[in-house]
Amino acid sequence: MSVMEKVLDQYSSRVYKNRKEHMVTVNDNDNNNQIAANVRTIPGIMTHRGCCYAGCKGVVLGPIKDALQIVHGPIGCSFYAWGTRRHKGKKEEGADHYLEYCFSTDMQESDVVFGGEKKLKKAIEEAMDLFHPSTILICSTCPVGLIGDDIHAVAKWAEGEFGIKCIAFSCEGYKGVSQSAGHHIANNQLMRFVIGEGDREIKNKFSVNILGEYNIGGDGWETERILRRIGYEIVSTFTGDSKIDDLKNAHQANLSLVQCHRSINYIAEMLEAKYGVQWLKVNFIGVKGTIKSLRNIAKFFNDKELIARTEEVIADELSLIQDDMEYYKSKLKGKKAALYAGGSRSHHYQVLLKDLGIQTILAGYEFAHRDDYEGREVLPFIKVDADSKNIESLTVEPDTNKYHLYLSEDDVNKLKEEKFLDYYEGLVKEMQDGTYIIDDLNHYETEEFLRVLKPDIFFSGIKDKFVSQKAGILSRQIHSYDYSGPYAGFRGAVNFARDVTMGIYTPAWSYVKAPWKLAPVLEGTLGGEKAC
Ligand code: CFN
Ligand code: HCA
Repeated sequence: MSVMEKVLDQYSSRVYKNRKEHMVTVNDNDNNNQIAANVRTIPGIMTHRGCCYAGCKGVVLGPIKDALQIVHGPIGCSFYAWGTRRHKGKKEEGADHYLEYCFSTDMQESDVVFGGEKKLKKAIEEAMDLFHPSTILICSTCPVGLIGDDIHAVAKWAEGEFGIKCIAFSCEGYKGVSQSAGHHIANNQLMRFVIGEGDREIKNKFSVNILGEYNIGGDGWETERILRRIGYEIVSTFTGDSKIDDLKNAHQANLSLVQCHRSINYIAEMLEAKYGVQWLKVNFIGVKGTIKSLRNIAKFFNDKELIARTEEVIADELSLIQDDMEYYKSKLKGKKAALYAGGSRSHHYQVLLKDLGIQTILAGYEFAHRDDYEGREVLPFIKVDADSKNIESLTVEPDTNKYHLYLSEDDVNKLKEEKFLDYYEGLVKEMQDGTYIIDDLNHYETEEFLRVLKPDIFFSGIKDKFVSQKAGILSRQIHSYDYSGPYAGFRGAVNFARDVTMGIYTPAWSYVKAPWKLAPVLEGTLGGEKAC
């Protein structure tokens, strides 16, 4: 029996059938590497996913540093998300800064029974009194949607009453099947009420937005450092270390660079459709990924001096990290990793692991969509040649069936040769034959796969970190980077290699004995059906 069959075998037949569709042994399966994704987790299964509120408030809005963000709901949703994502931001002179705060209406039973709008208004009045913010964002959690509080009406009231910007986000946790729905809600409101309001004059013709970069552990700062060194002007970053005023000017940039496609593709597309700002998928995780992204950006602008400057910076940055990278590679080559994150990092970090000679033997996403696994082809920066006789359409989003651009076959082949399409090939193409891809990997499956596959390291989040460590397998948090970072760009690659080397070479893991190995465990079956 294969590892996968063994894991599935513990399930009841209904669960077996469902979970089997979320698992692929690369190039050795009946379903042609197709995987079920972005669907509801079976109730009762211990998923590692987050909720819609997490995707909206925690992920997309959270890093905006000068907006006072009030969570309308019981206190737990705010408290347990307070500071854990490690999206960093610097306080700027003369600007509001609320990143360290946690604002909530602390909804109680009586508010659920009699309505919570009054309490929300009171919270806004208090916030105005104490902090005088120019922007307030209101995010609702589950009970608010259930009792029907109209947070949008309250936002309108606040704008009239105080002359501020106030935007409401109906991102109740139960909406959708994961964080992904929350990304969409946040993107829509930012597009509706923020982007396009600025009139900053941008003189630099190499001006860019960085979309889907949340500055976890300082990643965005490293990316911005490299881009600025080459000569780019960064108009806005969505949303790491960002200010509302920068976001308002996003439409003034000449190009959007998309780091995390999963969480922000909606804004990238809307910016293109409404303002003609084209976008380019990039990946600043990994040395090879960074170099390739920089070259692609320079190619987009197609400027001789910019291309030369890009090569100069790449050569210099490489010379500064080469010795360190060689040393860490000698320590890490041949190690094996399991990699499980939200919606895009599992793909991105494979590039960095490959740089270090580490093989990924199991990978998956909590909430990615099918195209993140199976790939998509997007070349948004190529202009449509309307007169061409030989126009071929290129599908972009398998799950929306949208067409982005039309190219002649020759052009497509040429671009494929130039490897422009690499970042769009999805997780499956990056994995070696016989390795495993699992969607919405749950607690039980994590334990089982780790036990059998015995990777040297498991990259995941806080919920699964200790499952791994208790079993004597090193874990690094690939969401928050534990207390470290940045991991992006050239310098980040060295930080990452150092942390992984330190972890793998510590003798601590050999002393850990899993609790279930110290005490006898009674196993059995119930009513003829296997218990699970
Ligand atoms: S920073 Fe991003 S990179 S935004 Fe997204 S899909 Fe989450 S919070 Mo955790 S680490 Fe993770 Fe990605 Fe994009 Fe982070 S892999 S789960 S919703 N994510
Ligand atoms: C979220 C945020 C999260 C959680 C990480 C984790 C993050 O999904 O709500 O489980 O460790 O990166 O902070 O993904």
